Amino acid sequence: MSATGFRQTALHSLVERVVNSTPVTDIHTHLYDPALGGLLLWGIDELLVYHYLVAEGCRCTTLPYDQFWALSKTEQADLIWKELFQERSPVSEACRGVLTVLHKFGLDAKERDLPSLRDWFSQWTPQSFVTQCMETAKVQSIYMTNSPFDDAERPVWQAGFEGDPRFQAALRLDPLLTDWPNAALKLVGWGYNVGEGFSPTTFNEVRRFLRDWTARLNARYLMVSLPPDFAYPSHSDTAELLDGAVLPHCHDHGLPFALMLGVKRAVNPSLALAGDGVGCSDLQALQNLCAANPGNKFLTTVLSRENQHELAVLARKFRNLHIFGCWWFTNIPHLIEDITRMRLELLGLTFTPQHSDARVLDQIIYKWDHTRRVLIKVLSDKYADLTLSGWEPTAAEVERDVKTLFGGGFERFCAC
Ligand code: FIX
Ligand code: ZN
Repeated sequence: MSATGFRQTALHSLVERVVNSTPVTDIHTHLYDPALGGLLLWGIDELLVYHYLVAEGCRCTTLPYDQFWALSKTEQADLIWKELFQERSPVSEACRGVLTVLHKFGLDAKERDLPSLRDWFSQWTPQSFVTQCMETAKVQSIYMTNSPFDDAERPVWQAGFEGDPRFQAALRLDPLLTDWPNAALKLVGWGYNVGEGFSPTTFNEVRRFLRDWTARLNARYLMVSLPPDFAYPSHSDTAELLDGAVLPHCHDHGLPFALMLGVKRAVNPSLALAGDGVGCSDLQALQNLCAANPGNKFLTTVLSRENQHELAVLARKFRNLHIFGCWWFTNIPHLIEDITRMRLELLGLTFTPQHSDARVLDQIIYKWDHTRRVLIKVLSDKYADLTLSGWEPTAAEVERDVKTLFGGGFERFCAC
């Protein structure tokens, strides 16, 4: 082997070791502290009825949607298992994810024996399973998505509980920012003196609501997902509430505001959570937000593949913008590789390549395993390019860089 070839193989092994062993901070999930009880989903049936698989499974059957939803969870899981794992090979990313989880637990899915898989999962308690999954996935910290508008979640926070320090809260504001008339009614019911029209009193009361919930959750950031037609500035309720309440609140508390852009909700309502789609966003809105609010910090991910390049260029222009993750339909190896290469080449290490978006605890295992595999490839290539330019990273430098990508950069952005 030539000296260059030898150096590059050694570099690849170094990157592989570091990427596989560095713990990750998972900055956006739909997982919950086990203290929130049944909200934390886990186990084989939850894995199989994940909405990514529901969408794929429903393509393979003629069963009417309402009859699918009338089935019990076990029956839905049976149907998805039959359609996606037994009657055809499970090549999609979401199917492969289930197999990676089983494989990492040492379970043999080759037997195609769903009842025995169920038996294995039934031995766990949620608390011990959290530790098992976090250790297997090498995830050190999990950011939740917490909504005061969720009737199951709100009372638990109001009653108070001792939280698991591995879980951090993020305050989700979709109902407030995308459905103001209904949110206003709820706020009135909870004792906030808001009117449907915007006035200084209404904005002050919304800010009081945000203060109360930021404190109650100890929220690390606030967040919203928005449709492709989000515009800013504008006279929409969303833009008015951002200017009148959300951005001043984030500014005063030094908290980032996370925007997840480009989701078209309920493209097919019969599919429930599986029925959301994607559209290309006008990122002029994000440019305007970053420019008009230099004292605010924005975390952003975009759902549309077509928006990825523009987003990365925008992040070069605004240091109050930190981009993160390959969200949902972009969380497939082919796009993770493409998007991560582009971000590294345009932004260096000043972004957070991935979040899991896990809804079922076990999924952190596959989402991070699959991402780590892609990162090893992409980072090895980037360091190899540097060696050809006469620069050789030390092991300590590679470790530093990977820590930055796996949550260190995000934490610095939040703290600054
Ligand atoms: O808005 C979001 O946070 C999305 O991630 C979810 O709504 C979506 O259902 C999801 O699970 C994507 O991965
Ligand atoms: Zn999400």
